[in-house]
Amino acid sequence: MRLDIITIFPDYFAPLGVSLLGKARQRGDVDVHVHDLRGWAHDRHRTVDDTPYGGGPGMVMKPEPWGEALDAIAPSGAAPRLVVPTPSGRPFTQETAVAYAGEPWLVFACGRYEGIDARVIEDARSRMPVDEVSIGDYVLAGGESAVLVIVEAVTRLLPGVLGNADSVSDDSFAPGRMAALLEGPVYTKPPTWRGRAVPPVLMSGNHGAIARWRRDQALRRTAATRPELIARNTLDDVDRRTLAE
Ligand code: 6GU
Repeated sequence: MRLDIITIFPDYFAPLGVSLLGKARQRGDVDVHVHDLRGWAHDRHRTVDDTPYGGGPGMVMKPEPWGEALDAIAPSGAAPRLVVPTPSGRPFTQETAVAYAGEPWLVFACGRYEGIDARVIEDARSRMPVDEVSIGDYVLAGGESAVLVIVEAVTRLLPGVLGNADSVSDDSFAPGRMAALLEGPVYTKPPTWRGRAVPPVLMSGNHGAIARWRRDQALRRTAATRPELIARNTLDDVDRRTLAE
């Protein structure tokens, strides 16, 4: 998978060199290119922003550097998916992450200030698929931290990146039986710590009982912290009894 990131703060992406993704890059499983938008600004101050038409606070990113950057990174004929992080976008979810993990090439356009001149996105849509996505209902100062979030959510799904393919399918929000349930508590050694014992069922060796206990914990945690998610699950009689307790 190839990832291009266009930003006025290339240093923001230093974390992409460490941990699982850093190793995936060393192996050549992921090819990441970070570009400084100011490289496509041509005045002495390398200006990338200007005042908004119609007035109002803040600054808007000028279209010309963005147009040139996108032309250079995705020349005509090449059609990556362009991902534009913005609080006005569609919610980025685990489903989006799974879809992006199946794409060969993603380009991320990080806006700062009040956003990017809208014509840049319109123009890009004439030659490549474009998604405006939001990572949640709050406002960030720029798209950079959202791109770090999206890249981590996507690349950990790539074959070989996580190391343990099973831990992906058990995730909270993973498609399947755990579709919209939050994962319950986890434990490791020692069996008793500060007087607190690990739930005995986890040490019983009874895999059926363990799976049932984990599902019950997930159901209870979801009902307590994200009750709106319960309706998205297919519940059987045992599930309903757990939730009624
Ligand atoms: Cl994706 N970008 C920005 N700038 N702010 C956000 C966001 C994205 N998602 C939530 N807030």
